[in-house]
Amino acid sequence: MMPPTELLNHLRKSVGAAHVLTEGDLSAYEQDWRKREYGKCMAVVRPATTEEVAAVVKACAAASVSIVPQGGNTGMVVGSTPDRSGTQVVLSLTRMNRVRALDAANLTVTVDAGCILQSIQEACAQSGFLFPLSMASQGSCTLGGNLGTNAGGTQVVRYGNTRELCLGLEVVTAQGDIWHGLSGLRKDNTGYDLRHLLIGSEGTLGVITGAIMKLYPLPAAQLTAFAAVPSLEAAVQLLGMAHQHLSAGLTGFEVMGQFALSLVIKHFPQIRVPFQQLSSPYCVVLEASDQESEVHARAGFERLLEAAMEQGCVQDAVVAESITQAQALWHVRESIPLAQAQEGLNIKHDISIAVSRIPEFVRLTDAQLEQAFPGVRLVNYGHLGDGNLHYNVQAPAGSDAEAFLRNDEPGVNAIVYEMVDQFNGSISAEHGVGSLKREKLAQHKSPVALNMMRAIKHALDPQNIMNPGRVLTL
Ligand code: FAD
Ligand code: 2HG
Ligand code: ZN
Repeated sequence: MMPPTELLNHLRKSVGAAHVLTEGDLSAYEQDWRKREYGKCMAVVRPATTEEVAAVVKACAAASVSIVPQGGNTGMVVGSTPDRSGTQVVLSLTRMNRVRALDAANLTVTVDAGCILQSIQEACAQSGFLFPLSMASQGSCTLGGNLGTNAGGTQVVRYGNTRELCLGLEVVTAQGDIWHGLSGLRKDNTGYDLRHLLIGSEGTLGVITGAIMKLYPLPAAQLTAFAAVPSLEAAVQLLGMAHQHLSAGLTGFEVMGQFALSLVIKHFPQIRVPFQQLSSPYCVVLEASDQESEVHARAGFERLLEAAMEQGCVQDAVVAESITQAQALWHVRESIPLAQAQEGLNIKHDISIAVSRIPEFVRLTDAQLEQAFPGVRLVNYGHLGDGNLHYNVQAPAGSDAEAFLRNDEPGVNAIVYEMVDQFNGSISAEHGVGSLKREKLAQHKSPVALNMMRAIKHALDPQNIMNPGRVLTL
């Protein structure tokens, strides 16, 4: 086995000494976004090319040193930061940030895995195409992280998760070999689909270095509405009506509970939150895209909202008159995670339930939590169009959040995840498993499925050097 100093020298030769960080403030790489864990790594290594990634992985494999792939480090489940041993290498992909090619006829874009999501969207828009993957972290998350977690976001109702947008990958395996899988084919039934194994594997099977992604024509118009609804049942009814009226034109449907909105008002008073005077229990952000014209889009949207008001599932609604207004409405929704972080440490549940059963789930689970943990504050919001709630729990007002998490997180999780099981839901809709939910996965996924997952991990990474301790207990 190679001693650490020899490995570090090898890594410096592979990527350049300036890109092997061992000293100074490495907290941006060592602490997770939610401040749930603070790790300590042997080094942060920042390769610039796929060949350099392969050289780093080969050297680490020879030294039996484990690797933590990292993009923007915005993940929610403690998956991209090192453990506390001081022996792991953080492999940061952020220097690999080139848009490699855009094929207008094939409707695809090929990018390095370290590209920031927003810069991909902007580069594609400049060429007249829509890259639809969108989320509040898009200014700092990378495509590699999006693929690693199979991220969802706010456009899934129309365009699917990251997986649905990916037509091929370039990957460095756990042995340091390069798999060139950037085919860009829409049809390819030649055996096991390795791309789909790697997507959502959270860095445990290999390092994604490049990807070829689907594009769409830019819509002629995009409209955003903000609606106050009298109940979660009404929000689900509105979603059904939106599907009926807008069909594939429905591109976003987000729900926000009153307490979640009150945190935005409290921590970002400069943000204008509509309909505060109505004290509606929930508000909804809807987005419609149209290939014809803004007039056409507006007419469809207005018909929908009028019908919804007649049926009583919307109390009041506003439709943005300009892009700036639309961005302001989205900004309300997208500020919730930041407002929640300002409020203090919290327990997150990123869950999936059949849309039709969400109101019943929330009613029953709210009641159980309020009984078991009096004063607990429920921050409930998320991607209702996809049946994905961020059913988060904040410590009672004025209490010590750290102590609440230490003492009560297991009890809170037990109630929520037991209910998720009863409703045939999933304990991770879009954020992944990381280390925060690894034990939960072992309890909530079938033993048969877990054994197949372990077999895949053993086959592709027999040394267990790729992000060990994430997703699976081996
Ligand atoms: P990281 O956090 O660096 O890594 C995430 C995981 O992917 C880790 O397991 C890591 O090892 C692995 N990984 C990273 N790069 C690679 C690679 N090149 N090859 C292999 N594995 C890799 N998520 C959603 O799904 N939907 C949302 O709407 C959403 N909104 C968010 C809003 C905010 C404000 C924040 C802070 C986060 C949000 N997230 C959301 C979570 C997070 O942004 C996403 O999971 C994102 O995809 C992570 O990208 P990243 O580059 O930051 O990855
Ligand atoms: C979102 O949809 C993100 O805003 C973050 O997935 C969710 O903070 C959360 O719980
Ligand atoms: Zn989300």
